[in-house]
Amino acid sequence: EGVEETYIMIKPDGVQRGLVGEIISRFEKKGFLLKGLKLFQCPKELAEEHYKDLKDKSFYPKLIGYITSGPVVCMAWEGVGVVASARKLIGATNPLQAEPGTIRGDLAVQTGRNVVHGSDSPENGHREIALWFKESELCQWVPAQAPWLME
Ligand code: DAT
Ligand code: MG
Repeated sequence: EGVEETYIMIKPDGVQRGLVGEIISRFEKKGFLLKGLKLFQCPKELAEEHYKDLKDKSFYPKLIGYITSGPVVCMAWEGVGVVASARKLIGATNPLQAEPGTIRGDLAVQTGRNVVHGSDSPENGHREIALWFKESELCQWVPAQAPWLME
């Protein structure tokens, strides 16, 4: 398996509910590498570009309203197999179907308030990180724990 990158975003409900530390902590403790992190008020145009594949869905206008309703926390994470692994840590789209132990399974009850986003493929990981971050906002670094995380 190769090194991938994924775009993780704490949605406005996660920020308003004081879950920022809790959610970041799950990815941090797992052992992925944080490359970018910011609190950000998303403009409507960016939300529309991010969710462009869903533009024909009935819930799309509400989704755009929700994502732009307050600050989000944008994150870029790197690691071997990080895209699928992060999706597992996040859990099913509908929090009532998400397994206990997952972020949505533990912290949310409704699809329209599911607290976190994660890219669904390595290609979308690249696309979304490029969409939400400037190159200068991303750090290339080696954490002190690196040799204790992978042999
Ligand atoms: P995911 O966020 O698990 O990748 P998705 O990409 O299919 O799910 O949808 C993006 C977001 O759109 C999802 O997190 C919440 C919202 N959404 C999806 N399906 C929905 C539905 N049936 N009703 C309301 N909102 C929905
Ligand atoms: Mg998705």
